[in-house]
Amino acid sequence: MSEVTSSKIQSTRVGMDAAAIKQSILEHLVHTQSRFPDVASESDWYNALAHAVRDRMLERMMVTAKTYKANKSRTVCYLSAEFLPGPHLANNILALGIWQEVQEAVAQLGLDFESLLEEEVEPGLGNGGLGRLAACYMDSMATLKIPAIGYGIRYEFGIFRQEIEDGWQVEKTDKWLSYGNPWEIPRPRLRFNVHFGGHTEQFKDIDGILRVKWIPEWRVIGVAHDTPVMGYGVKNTNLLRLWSSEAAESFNFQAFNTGDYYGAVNEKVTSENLTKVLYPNDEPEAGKRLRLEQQYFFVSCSLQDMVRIYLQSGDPLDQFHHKYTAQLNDTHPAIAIPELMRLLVDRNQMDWDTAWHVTRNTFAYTNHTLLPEALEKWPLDLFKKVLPRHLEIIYEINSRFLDEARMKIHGLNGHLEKLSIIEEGARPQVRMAHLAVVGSYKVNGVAELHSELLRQNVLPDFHALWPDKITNVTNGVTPRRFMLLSNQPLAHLLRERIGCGWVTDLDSLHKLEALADDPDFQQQWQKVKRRNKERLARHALAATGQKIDPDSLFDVQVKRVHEYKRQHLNLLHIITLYNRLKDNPGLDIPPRTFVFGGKAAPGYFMAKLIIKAINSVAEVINRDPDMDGRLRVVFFPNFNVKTAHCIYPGADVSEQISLAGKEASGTGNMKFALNGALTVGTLDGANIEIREEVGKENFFLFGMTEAEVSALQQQGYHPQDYCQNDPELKSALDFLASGYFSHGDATLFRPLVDNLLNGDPYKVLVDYRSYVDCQARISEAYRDRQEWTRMSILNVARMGKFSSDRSIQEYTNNIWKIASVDVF
Ligand code: AZC
Repeated sequence: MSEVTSSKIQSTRVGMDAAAIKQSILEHLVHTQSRFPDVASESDWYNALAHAVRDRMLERMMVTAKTYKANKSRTVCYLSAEFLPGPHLANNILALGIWQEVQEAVAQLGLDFESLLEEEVEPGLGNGGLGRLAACYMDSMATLKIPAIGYGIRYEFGIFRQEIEDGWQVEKTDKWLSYGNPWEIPRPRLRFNVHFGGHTEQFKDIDGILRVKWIPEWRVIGVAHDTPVMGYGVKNTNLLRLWSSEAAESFNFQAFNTGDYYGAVNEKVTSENLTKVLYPNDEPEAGKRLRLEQQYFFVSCSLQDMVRIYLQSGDPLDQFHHKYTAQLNDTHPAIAIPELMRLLVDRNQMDWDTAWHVTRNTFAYTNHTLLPEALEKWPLDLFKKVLPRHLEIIYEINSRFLDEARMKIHGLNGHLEKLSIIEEGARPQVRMAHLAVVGSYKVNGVAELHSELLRQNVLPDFHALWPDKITNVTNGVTPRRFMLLSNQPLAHLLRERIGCGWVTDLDSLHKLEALADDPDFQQQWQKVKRRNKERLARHALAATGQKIDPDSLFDVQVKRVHEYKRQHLNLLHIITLYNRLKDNPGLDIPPRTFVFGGKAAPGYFMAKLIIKAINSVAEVINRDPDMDGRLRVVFFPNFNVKTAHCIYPGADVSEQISLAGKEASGTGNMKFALNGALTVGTLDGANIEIREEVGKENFFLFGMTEAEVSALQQQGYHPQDYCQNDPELKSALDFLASGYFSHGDATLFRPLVDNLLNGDPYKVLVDYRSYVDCQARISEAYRDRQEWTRMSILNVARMGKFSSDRSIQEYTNNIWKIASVDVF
């Protein structure tokens, strides 16, 4: 009976032809948006279209769930405090394979498809690389038919919207849910209690076994909101399940009855604040209690949900790890380790050893950073206030672990301090990375160099203890979003010449190698780039009011603004070029447009000053008539997935210039190269592997190696020596400090210049000369368009490795040991 009903629904409501889609849009306009066509706004039409597309996904989502359940499929739970999926509509239309049909339907309704797509407000539920990676992996897992659930937080306000006022970054709240969200399905009945605070008590159960009871102080409810994540060209539709917090009781009746209305509502407000806003830092916000509460909140909901689903199978809990593997996306969800122990031991009366076996075989941990200041630690006193029971469990895990380690290394206590989950000191702390390593069956870094540095520098004692535990999975990006969707001119050209296989098999881009020297193909390649540059120029004009010339070389650096990423090194090169052109107006170099974009953490003074400096230099250069047709600088505000769609395809040069050993992997580097930009970069993160793949003759390398950086650090670094010995560098710094770019204000950029001269933690001054000389080689190379185009083609041809499909395949084979499941 139910089968009959569902096939009826399919034939009448979710046909894939243009006529059915058009009908669906109209029905949603009336029945969902409550608007007649003649009064509907663009936003109404967007919502109607989104619902029409969603209808076509939901059935697949249900069939997928049913199939996984019937098969008792092993499932990946990807636990991540951040997901940065970008706009859904176009991606979903592509995945369904109905692009043409939707275009036709929309045209018949007299609407403009592009402007409908523009209507969507993207969910900014992440800071940068880590959140975007999670979204690429969700896409690849579905496409590779891997059963997966992404678990995270439904922040009401995502990452702030960046505006630039007088050259400074100004943060505006991102109210992405204001106009509703057609992609999510609220599950108000799927809710879990999450407890906080209080104390613990011991008691004996009926068998006389000593147990612990947690008497919490307050409670919050987590409610699920599901977003379907469809695989490309397959039926598999996985789930992104985000939790939002609700008050346990909407009124404190006692307070209400005594007339304390504000007191009564207060609890509701406090509880709902928990998932109000994403912390806008790409490093941990040290000691912020709300952040710890957020982490525990989403992890607890997710594990309770996993246990709930698991128990439906009727299997015993000691087999939990056969059903699930849970990937910890950085340490943010690492509190899952003691939480699963608590659920098994306290709630389900499992003995400690069995529970630990289950736990340790459930989790795997991905580390995303080497910066010591970015490794999460929580002060014990704070931890105890928020999660007293978990702290006890962590103590127990630690003491048993140290016993194991003591025997294994047969060493004295001194050694063990370095391994301990607890860091002693004036204010003792819980080291979340250590907890994650101890409680996981595998740990991985995100690029070869990064994983090696994890083994050698960050976690050497763990590596000695468990030599097989730390492994590598180099990051990847989804070719669906970052090529097929965002670079349609290139996708068309590829389809004509090598077919469409690359969309799900990126290695087949290799077929382009045979065309790299073909003049006719090169010309078409240049046309594609030219179109993309024109599009970028249009967007730049709209966003900044600045005209940029698509005939100039587009040199682009977009990513979070951070000293280690060295946007200021790029800036010093720009000032150097400016000085050269002013001193020597006849200098023959190809015109260049420098494009920047990226947000700074609101509390990160130096990063914000770098943004101001870029804008100040831009203002002077763009106003100087001598620079007309020679040099332009634009700062693209509010860099996000949506703006990224038009920036990557329009770039000629990709700036990947972090100090070697600091950028764990980078994924922007992959997106640029995949779109035909040539990289100027250091031997850092995945740059190394990109260079290996594309060939060193097709990559502009500069700067110290990680080993050289360490050696210099050892021997003592004196930045002023570099300044004194390089007149161009000195002049660039002097100009910046002098007030030349700040209307004569010689104090404004002093902190930036002083920081470089008196410390320069990221060795900008050391790499300056090598960078500037490398940039001169780029200018030379750009003159030879044929050769440049050839290099660009070869870069794309050799990017197969950097598909997130390859990364997920590696996770699947080497870490998760999970099989794909067909959904029909
Ligand atoms: C980033 C790393 O800085 C970047 O190199 C890497 O490519 C990316 O993760 C994905 O692995 N780290 C973060 O974004 N970290 C946080 C906390 O946001």
